[in-house]
Amino acid sequence: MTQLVADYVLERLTQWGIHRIYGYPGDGINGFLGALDRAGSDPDFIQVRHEEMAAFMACGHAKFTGEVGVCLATSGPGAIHLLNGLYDAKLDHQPVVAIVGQQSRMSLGSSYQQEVDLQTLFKDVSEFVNVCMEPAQARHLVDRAVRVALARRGVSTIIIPNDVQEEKAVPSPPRQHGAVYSSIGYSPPRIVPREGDLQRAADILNKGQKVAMLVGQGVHGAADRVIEAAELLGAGVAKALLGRDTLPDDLPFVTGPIGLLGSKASYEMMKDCDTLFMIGSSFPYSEFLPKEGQAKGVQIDIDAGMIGLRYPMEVLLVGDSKETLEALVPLLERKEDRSWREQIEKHVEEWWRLTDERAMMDADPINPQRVVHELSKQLPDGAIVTADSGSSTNWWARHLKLRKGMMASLSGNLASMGPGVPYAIAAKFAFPERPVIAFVGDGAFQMNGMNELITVMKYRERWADQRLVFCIFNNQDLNQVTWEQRVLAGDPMFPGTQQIPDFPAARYAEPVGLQGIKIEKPDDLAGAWSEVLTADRPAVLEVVIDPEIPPLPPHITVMQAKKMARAMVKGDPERVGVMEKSLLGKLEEFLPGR
Ligand SMILES: Cc1ncc(C[n+]2csc(CCOP(=O)(O)OP(=O)(O)O)c2C)c(N)n1
Ligand SMILES: [Mg+2]
Repeated sequence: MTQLVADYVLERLTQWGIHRIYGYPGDGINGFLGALDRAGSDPDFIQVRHEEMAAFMACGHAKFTGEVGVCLATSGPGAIHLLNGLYDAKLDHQPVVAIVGQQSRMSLGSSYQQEVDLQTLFKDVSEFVNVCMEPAQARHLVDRAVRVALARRGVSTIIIPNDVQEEKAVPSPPRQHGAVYSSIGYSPPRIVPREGDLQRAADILNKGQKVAMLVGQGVHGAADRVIEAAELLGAGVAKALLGRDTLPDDLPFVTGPIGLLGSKASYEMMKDCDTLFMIGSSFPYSEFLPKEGQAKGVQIDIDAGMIGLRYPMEVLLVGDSKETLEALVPLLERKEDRSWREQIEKHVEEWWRLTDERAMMDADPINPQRVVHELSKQLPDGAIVTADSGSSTNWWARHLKLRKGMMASLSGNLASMGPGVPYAIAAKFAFPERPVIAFVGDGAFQMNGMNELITVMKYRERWADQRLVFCIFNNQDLNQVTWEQRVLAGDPMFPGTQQIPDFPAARYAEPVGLQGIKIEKPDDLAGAWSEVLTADRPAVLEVVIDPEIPPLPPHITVMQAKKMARAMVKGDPERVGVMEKSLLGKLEEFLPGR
């Protein structure tokens, strides 16, 4: 049978090691739909409910496997729907290839139905974007798209008009002027700084007496080296959100998250350190780093475009974190004075005690911190835990105790609502034998998460291990923003924008064939977690939680407290509960007139 361009593109992708494509049909990709049918199950087409979710799944696949994630959408509206998920990949530096259809060549430029200037539209999100106008282009467009996505850790987009998809494939272009012969393959180079620079970095780190380390997703795979460096330097290690799963949380010198969603132990460490050693992170909030001039700095990052941007550093080492640390660690001297390290460990211990206490505080009806606290006690080995963007992200960041071998991720830099469910689905496809848990706010669930449970319904029988839990935080509020209004803008909660309907998420599990449990009493939590983690099918655990527990940093600033006090005075409808629970009355100090 004649091989068409669409058949050839799929075959070339499988030769690149790509065996799963997340997508949604449309006549703009008719050629691909036929080709997918002819290809059988390699590549495996996973049909989602919405193209944005396909892009989030491709991004989630990349995050959890390190491989390229691929999504496929039709021209016009389908392509447009992909964009937010692709921006998530762009901002978090994940290799994703998007394949999108386009109207046929002869119609282009006529404002034809569903004709959108896709090359312009995808320009900003993509490291590489091109239109396949001629069958002989397909080979180098695929090869280049995949390689660029891997090498630049970003998005590549191939736009293929539907008539080109159905042309006869040209795997080997004719030998004539203009022909291009491309190859498959990418092996990341070894990038290690020069010896002199490593020595300058070591000198600074050796001289420092109070070294604080901050690591991000760039240290995935380099945990042992990070631990070695931290031991020698007597340092503590804070983790940016995308580095949530780089070091286990049971290490006594890991101070946990940093920033608005951070821990007090990280905050104290940054406040008092004299040396900052940042690796593989572009953590953005400078107010949570040392003051300019307070600390000397050394930074390692693989990307020269992302280094030296967050704190004024003395030495910038562009390099792979693992290889760079391997070269640097032998130059580090063990600090004999361990008092700084002891102080950090004490703060870490206090911090965990505080989170435990906070989780067990009374709330109406359930304290959201306790939801995560109870899960931490039961978290199965090898678990993968995803988070959406909302107040529960705070509890995921602060209260979840990840052990060695677990994975976790979220939309770090775009901080988009919506990825919690699709990331979890992508994790389950990539690792069907591992338990997967998603933390999702009721707003994000209503926005799009609930639709993707239909995708779970469609595919769940493929997974021998059925442990896949969607934990829905029911607070009938867009709570994270409600709190941001109070603390950043000094405005009271406005129910007109913030309240959302009480949607029965657990009951909705039933029509989609999943187990559903709704919890309204804190003492039922432990039992509910064990039930959903041993259920014979994926489950929705809906927990009715208290929206009045503040998802604030443990070290709220005077300015934030003043703003919040102002919001209360302006007549916040939840002021009584908020005042009682948030700062245990301390806020009163900031009320005007006192
Ligand atoms: C796509 C998108 N829209 C809006 C926002 C702004 N936003 C951030 S968190 C949030 C509230 C989320 O509400 P919910 O999912 O119910 O979680 P909660 O904060 O209530 O726990 C909103 C609206 C965003 N980050 N992404
Ligand atoms: Mg909510």
